[in-house]
Amino acid sequence: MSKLYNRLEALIPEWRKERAELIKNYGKEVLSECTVAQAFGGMRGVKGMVCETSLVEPDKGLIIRGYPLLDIMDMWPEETFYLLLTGEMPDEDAKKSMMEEYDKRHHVPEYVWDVLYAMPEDSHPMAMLDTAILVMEKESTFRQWYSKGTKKEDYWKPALDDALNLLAKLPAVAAGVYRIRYKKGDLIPYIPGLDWGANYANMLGLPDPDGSFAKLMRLYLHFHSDHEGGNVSANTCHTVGSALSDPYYSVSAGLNGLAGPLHGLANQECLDWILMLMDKFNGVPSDEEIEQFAFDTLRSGKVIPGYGHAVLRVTDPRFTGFNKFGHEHLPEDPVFQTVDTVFRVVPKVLEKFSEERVKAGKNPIANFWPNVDAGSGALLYHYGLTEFQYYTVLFSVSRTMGMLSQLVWNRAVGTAITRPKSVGFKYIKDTFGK
Ligand code: HAX
Repeated sequence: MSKLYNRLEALIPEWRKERAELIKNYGKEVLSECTVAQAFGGMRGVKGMVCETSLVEPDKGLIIRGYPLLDIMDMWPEETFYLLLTGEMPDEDAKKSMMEEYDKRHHVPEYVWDVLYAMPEDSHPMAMLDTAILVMEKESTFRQWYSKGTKKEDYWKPALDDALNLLAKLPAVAAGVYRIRYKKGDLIPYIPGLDWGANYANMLGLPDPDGSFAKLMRLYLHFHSDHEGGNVSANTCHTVGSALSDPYYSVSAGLNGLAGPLHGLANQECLDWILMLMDKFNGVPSDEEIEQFAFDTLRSGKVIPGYGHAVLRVTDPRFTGFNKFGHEHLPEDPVFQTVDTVFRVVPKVLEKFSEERVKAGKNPIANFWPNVDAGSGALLYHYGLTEFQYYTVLFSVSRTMGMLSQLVWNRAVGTAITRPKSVGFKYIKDTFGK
């Protein structure tokens, strides 16, 4: 058994005891209320679910199991998954054991490649990734154990088995999507003994003479892994999993949500916006040119991708971390320089535009600062990953760690099926209109 399995077996009884005590002691306390505006507004700010893996503080950003992201920047993604799931920082043995698990489970069934090669040539890479995950559903240990009548207390075991299988195969599947979709030649095999992030970088097939692309990949996979429970991808995976749909169904559903332009697709749109900006002004634009371009975007009714956030009210620490990587490894790159200059200019533009919106009777923009998607694309572009439709696939490989750690945790503590109450226009009018 892996070190992860053994730790979970020891920890889960404690989690169950703690959960039972919380419900017994505080079960009747009110966590949140929900106004009519919040019900129409995507339930923003309504506290209605439990997530232990990570927390997003409006003024601090991502905190994984108590560790602020920028304090644990150098972790490898194998360690990230262990930390997300157990709440414990893995030691060298645990890290090695995670790598061995992935080595054991990395083989991708042949039919996955048949399906991917058969898809239309202009399929979106996200549609290809999600299809590949869904087609592997027949491998689900959870589904098999459930049909055999496994006890509820043991659900976490097949869920963990599916999670590790899926994570082990995902870099090869995602790299395969890249090579098939963009006709990059044969698939590149997984190298046992090489870590998860470096393996993914290697299977993409981009030149990496000094290993800094592999380094970026580890950082990228670590940074995008989780963002508490309520974001679209995690929340969708959680809801689907709560019906005891197996992890393949649940993750694929969550990633379909990540494929939306207001969520994970924003990173593709960000680089598109930066390149349009550079194209218009023939290279790295001046502050004034950026200001003009940003106002033009906003006044044409579009958003500035990579800026704003549903929860954050400061610069996303993930942006800060990527920016630091850019300054260290590619300070002369014109796309990176443009991203860096945009960071100086756009928050002020959004602030002014928000004032105009308010004068026109619209909502203010709540956050003028960059989110994770504002800077990551420039780094990928530098290393030759120029097909930006593909970027959300990279995000997906990473976010699968968050979704799966939440899912295994939920099966471990026995979270109930999700079923909030909805109301209609008539209910609102009848209740509050008198
Ligand atoms: N450009 C223009 N307008 C913006 C804006 C931006 N970057 N950010 C917010 N606004 C607008 C909203 O569209 C909204 O307008 P309406 O009331 O007319 O609908 C208004 O400001 C208030 O929005 P908010 O309260 O500040 O933000 P929301 O919680 O409603 O939305 C979003 C959060 C991330 C969706 C929003 O900031 C946005 O669309 N940003 C651009 C897209 C983007 O970067 N998405 C990636 C987010 C990170 C992520 O999940 N990655 O996966």
